[in-house]
Amino acid sequence: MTRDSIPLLYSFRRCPYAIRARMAVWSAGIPVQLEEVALKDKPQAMLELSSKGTVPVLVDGDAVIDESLDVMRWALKQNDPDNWYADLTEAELSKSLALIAENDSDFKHWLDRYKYADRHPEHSEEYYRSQGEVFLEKLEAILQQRSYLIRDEMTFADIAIFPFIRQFSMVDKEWFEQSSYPAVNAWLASLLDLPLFGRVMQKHRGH
Ligand SMILES: N[C@@H](CCC(=O)N[C@@H](CS)C(=O)NCC(=O)O)C(=O)O
Repeated sequence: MTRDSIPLLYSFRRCPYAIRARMAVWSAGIPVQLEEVALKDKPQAMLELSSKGTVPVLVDGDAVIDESLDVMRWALKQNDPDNWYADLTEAELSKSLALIAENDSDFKHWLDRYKYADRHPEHSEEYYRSQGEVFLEKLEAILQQRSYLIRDEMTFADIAIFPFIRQFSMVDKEWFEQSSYPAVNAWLASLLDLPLFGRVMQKHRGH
């Protein structure tokens, strides 16, 4: 497909879904025009392209991609310089997708309640945290065995999941750092240290 113009990426800086998408797009080195969206006042043009009203949304010619994992795949299929995706075996890929699915469903559910426990007074903050810990325990067990979730090197699943663990860690940093998840802490620190992460979090865009 020929490209008439630079793809457009609707994004929100702190959104974990948008972060995972930007990580993949930036890693692939694909230039995009980045549009930072105010979630309370989404651009009409974006809503017309995707009625879901969520970010990220990537527009490439006639194609509209409005799921973050699909944006990652779109980018990494074009260029995958760090082998995050292209050479995963089928078993590695299905393991990745299962972990990401658990992250995006159960863990995200409890993360939102832990972050905003005051808006969910039926349970305490500690209760929501302990529900989220089910996933942390699983990650800890994996990361006690190897440096990253699927291999000893970083892959797709690490990039897709860490922005959510980052949010969880930020609710109560002190608790997280002294928790019984040292391997998760080390893993998260190594991802947060990536220059690429710094770049996708810049207030003003630059590859
Ligand atoms: N399944 C979607 C979820 C994206 C999503 O929920 N993004 C949030 C921001 S982090 C959003 O746009 N929410 C709509 C809103 O807050 O109005 C994806 O993976 O792209």
